[in-house]
Amino acid sequence: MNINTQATESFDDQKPGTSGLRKKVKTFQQPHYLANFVQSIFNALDDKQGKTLVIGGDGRYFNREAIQIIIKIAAANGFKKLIIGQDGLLSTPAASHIIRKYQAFGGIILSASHNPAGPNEDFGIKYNVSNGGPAPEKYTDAFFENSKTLTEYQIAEFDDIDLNHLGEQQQDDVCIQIIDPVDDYAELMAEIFDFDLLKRAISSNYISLRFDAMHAITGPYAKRILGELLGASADSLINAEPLEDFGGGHPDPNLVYAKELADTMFSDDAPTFGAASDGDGDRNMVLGKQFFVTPSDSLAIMAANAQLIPAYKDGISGVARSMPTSQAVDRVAKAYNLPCYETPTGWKYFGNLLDAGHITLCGEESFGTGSNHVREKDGLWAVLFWLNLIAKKRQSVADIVQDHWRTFGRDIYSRHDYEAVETETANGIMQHLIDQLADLKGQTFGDYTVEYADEFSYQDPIDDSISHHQGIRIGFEDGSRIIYRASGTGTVGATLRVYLEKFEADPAKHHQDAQDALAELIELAEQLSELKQRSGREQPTVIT
Ligand code: VG1
Ligand code: CO
Repeated sequence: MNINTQATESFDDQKPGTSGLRKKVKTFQQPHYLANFVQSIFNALDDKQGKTLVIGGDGRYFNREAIQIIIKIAAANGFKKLIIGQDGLLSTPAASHIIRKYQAFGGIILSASHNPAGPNEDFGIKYNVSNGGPAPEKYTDAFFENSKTLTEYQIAEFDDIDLNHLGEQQQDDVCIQIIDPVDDYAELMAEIFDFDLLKRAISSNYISLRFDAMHAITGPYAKRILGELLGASADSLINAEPLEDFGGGHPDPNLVYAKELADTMFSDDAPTFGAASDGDGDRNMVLGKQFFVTPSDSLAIMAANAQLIPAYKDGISGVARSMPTSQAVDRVAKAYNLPCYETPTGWKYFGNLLDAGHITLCGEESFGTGSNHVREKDGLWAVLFWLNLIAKKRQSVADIVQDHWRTFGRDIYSRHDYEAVETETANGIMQHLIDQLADLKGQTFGDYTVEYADEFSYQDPIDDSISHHQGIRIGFEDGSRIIYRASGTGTVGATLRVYLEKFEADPAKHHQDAQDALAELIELAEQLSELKQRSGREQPTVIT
């Protein structure tokens, strides 16, 4: 095999964010930009010689070109086997599973998740390690360090690989295997859930469903699993053809961007169950007939009911949630005497806890839930979990949630996102908050007295690594919280997120609208941050 040593100049902006390196497609299309980052990853990895690498992406614009480049750089860097999803496709959770199942050294996932796709939109790349999970910070820091001084990369010279035909092909001593992107994942789902029960519930019409794949990666997965294996009708799966530009949409499963689904689910003849997933298949939104399940509640409900699912019938070892996720799951953990961990935002922080068996379930407020079956959050898994619960409990989504609130109380929750804020303005807002932290404790604002105010830091209990500056927390004596964070996945300016939560024990007050119930906290969040005033925004871009 001819290997070319290509001279290059380093870029100074290849710092991975919450989940990999995400930039505009145009940035990735600059000469050497992608190749530099891939070589920077490989330079940071010891012992890769002779190993197996998994490659796949969410199918967005530039996926195929990127994969051809990665194949050649991986071959030149000593990998001996490349496992690639057919047509270059793999959902993020499926990629995680394939890394684990075939004991690969690692994997490269091409996705900018829920960010829009197309020539003028976003692209992304991330590296997952041998446990199937996103590379921890010590790796991503090393990738960035390497990228800053890179002067050359190694690239093999051979024709583009045919990604369409299943099977193995050889390029000298490198074996390239094209696999069906759905097979292994579908098999895993059938092991976790009660597919017979689900088939009966769907064929008898006890469950009628609508799944929105948002023209992204979950289309083929939903068709196989929900359609072929569980018998859901074709018209119950919408936007199920993956498109390179996601149909011009924003594949973020929330009530704003999954509007078609939301409209159906809030109509009079809504099906019993609705769900959507995101660009790369790791997020989920769950809806009942005229009912929205807050992701933080979804995690708590899963934890409380896990034993009804075959894979978790013997119980769960513990739970974890990201810091801004509501404390609903903490209440379940307390009641069931389970360990409960609070981690920074991003799935990479759950990996060690899952590997060590400290937790079985984990989740984030951003429509992400998952378990120890893979090392990524998993959209379709969450959908199947809910379907299995509904079929087993013979209760509607709304009844399951409201029962849960009656038992544990309700953590009324909302997140307000301000997208594409000018970077300097956003930094100013965060600094303004940081400057106040030392004096906030003990101050009273209306009904709320500040119990603590800090910047969240996390020490990993397994490897003791410490992550600082993981968001600003203002906690009140009644357990309410306001949290501020700058997003690490945006590609334009800065996105500021404000997370609001308040506990309500009284069942008579459980039916309140979250925005109404949180009105005073929302007001206070503005008073403390001056976010609207400083950014000139009248309201958030997205409220979930
Ligand atoms: C967002 C979410 C976070 C999630 C991350 C990756 O990050 O808030 O919870 O882990 O996206 O999800 P940020 O830094 O923008 O808040 V995905 O589905 O984009 O891979
Ligand atoms: Co995603």
